[in-house]
Amino acid sequence: MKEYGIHQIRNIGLLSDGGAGKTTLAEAILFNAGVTNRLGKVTDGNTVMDYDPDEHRRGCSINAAVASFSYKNKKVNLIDTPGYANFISDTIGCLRVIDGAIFLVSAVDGLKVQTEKLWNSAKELGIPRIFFINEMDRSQAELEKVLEEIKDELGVKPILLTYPLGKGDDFAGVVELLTKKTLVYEGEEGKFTEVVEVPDEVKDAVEEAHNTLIEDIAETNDDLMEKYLEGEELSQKELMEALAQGVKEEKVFPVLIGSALLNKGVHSLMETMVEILPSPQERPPVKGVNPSTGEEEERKCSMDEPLAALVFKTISDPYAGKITLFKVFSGVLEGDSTVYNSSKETKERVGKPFFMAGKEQKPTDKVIAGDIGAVAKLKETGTGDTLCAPDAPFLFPPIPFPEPILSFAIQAKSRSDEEKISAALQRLMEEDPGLKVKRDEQTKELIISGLGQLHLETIVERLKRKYGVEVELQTPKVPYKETVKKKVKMQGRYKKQTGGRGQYGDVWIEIEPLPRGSGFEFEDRIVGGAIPRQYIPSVEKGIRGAMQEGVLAGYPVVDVKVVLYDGSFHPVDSSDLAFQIAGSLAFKKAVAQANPVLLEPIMTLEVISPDDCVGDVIGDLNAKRGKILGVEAKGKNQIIRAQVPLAEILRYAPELRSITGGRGTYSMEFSHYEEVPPHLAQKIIEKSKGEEGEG
Ligand SMILES: Nc1nc2c(ncn2[C@@H]2O[C@H](COP(=O)(O)OP(=O)(O)OP(=O)(O)O)[C@@H](O)[C@H]2O)c(=O)[nH]1
Ligand SMILES: [Mg+2]
Repeated sequence: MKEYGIHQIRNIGLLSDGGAGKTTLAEAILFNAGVTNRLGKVTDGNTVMDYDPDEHRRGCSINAAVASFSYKNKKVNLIDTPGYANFISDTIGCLRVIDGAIFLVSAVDGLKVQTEKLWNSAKELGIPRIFFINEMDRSQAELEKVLEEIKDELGVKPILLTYPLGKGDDFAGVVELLTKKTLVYEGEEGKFTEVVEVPDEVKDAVEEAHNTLIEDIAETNDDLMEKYLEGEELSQKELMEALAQGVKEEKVFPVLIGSALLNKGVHSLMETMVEILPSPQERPPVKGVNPSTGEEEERKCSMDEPLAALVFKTISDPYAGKITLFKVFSGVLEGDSTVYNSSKETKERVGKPFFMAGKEQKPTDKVIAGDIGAVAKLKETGTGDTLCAPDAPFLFPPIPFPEPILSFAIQAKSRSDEEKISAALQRLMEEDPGLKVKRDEQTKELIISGLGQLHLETIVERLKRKYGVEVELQTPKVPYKETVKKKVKMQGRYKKQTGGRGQYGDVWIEIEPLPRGSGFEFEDRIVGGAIPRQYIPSVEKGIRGAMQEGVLAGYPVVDVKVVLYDGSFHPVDSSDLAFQIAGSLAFKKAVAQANPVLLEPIMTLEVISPDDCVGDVIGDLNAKRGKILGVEAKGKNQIIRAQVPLAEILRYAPELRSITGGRGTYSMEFSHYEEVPPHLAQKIIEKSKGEEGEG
């Protein structure tokens, strides 16, 4: 690949909810730029960006993919991101490295929840953004309606840069509104001819839209406005410059239209994106900290600054090894050099970097400031890490990857695979920041957590395909706990004195309930040597041991205070062990009499639901013993906040999907423990007795 200066680089992300046509659009762009010589289709599983077999099977993007190519004397790094919430982690990483975004909206389906969420994230990061309204070839396309939605729901004024010639089967091409250049397409591969005259049937509409456009652009710039009001002709060049400036300052939001599938209107989009989306040099300096001083520092996008690069994605392949994708924000990443990973506080040896085009790799000697590249086989580096010059340490703020919402217990189908699971999951976690794995100390299960049912099903497929491990997912056990509701005094006495040296320990304790979430407290109130000092920790140890398995259903006991206030000992037979047993006995007996109850985890749930489903969502949450904390309008959605027992929402993802027709999303986090209602507690206790019997 030819060498480009920073000002010629464009890092452009395609963003939207799932299914709006990002991968299809990327395919058309790569074809038009001459990177490929055929137009692949998502439905045929032969696109550049969706190269993973899992993506072919599901017909949607699971991973972000980068394609670097030359176009109009610019170097474009085009990033295709996944849109569905299940696979959104990669997208969150990509948001940190793009300098401009194309938001896709289907002319048929309109704005969707995820698009709105991504829009807000991009806005927070100050990323200049434009729209591509896709699927104009479908008969239900409604451009005006989508423009209204953009106005109402995103609160911005869209300005139309291309105007459609027909729609549905009659969608023939576009008029570029600034120049009134008319492109008419033939066939399915995006061949077009430029016609001299704007067709009669749209002439008036185009004239009006053209004038609106000029006025909208003039409004962004005082000098232009003055000229415009004085009736002076504004040149193409000054209009384009003002437009680019307005986009960079997030004052205007241009809209282009077309059909990604039929490659219509895509040329105009390409010319526009490289003209009006900024180069990395035009973006503000990035902020981070100097890890050795803790002071905030900045890095400008310049080759003269020290190296600072952010790892936004990792690909982990059992054969090819690990590939690390990064953006250099400042300085130069040289091949065959040593860099400092300030996140892991270690040096890394970097081999030969390369640029990506889907799964293809194009080697390069270096990656300069502003550019996106990749390198293979780094040892310690993971997604979100900062790579920097060893003598100028710098640390980027962490990437806010989404928290997992759904968990399963995972088990190998065959015993011999059990050992392999953990190692394979470790590798999958490297490339998937939305996947979390942990061993539940209480239930002893290996738990995987992810962003939804589809996400975790994909993990199961990957374990099999990439690592040869077949697993089963099961509903995880709820980590119930037990506690007491009454104060009780109790003696625990352990005595074994039959010839030779015996065992003797004797304690009096009082147990009492503590507020929720306090855990355990132990107080020693022994006076006058009723129990020798050295045996007091033994008593506590015995009690802590007994707390691991409560008397009701064997769950850990929490939120109790134990006061040790009296006891007796034997000068010969007393021992550490004897006092441990005495403590344990006293505790178990005391708990049994102190009105023991089961506790269950309560989650705080935030559901985003379309207006028309709110009643059903709330009804369902009520049926799940949920307490509604509040409902708040947000665009055409409502945010419902509620507290719901975990036991009721272990399978919430598919349930919400069916209630809202796939339009609802949710997040949840642990809130606190609460007493299980008696009729349910009885069932849980009976079930645990049953399991004990089996075991
Ligand atoms: N009719 C029509 N169909 C389209 C168009 N663009 C995309 N599609 C179809 O819509 C479906 C989804 O397209 P994708 O390109 O996979 O959408 P995406 O935005 O990449 O979706 P995710 O990767 O899941 O986020 C595919 O079946 C495409 O063939 C279009 O302009 N017109
Ligand atoms: Mg896609």
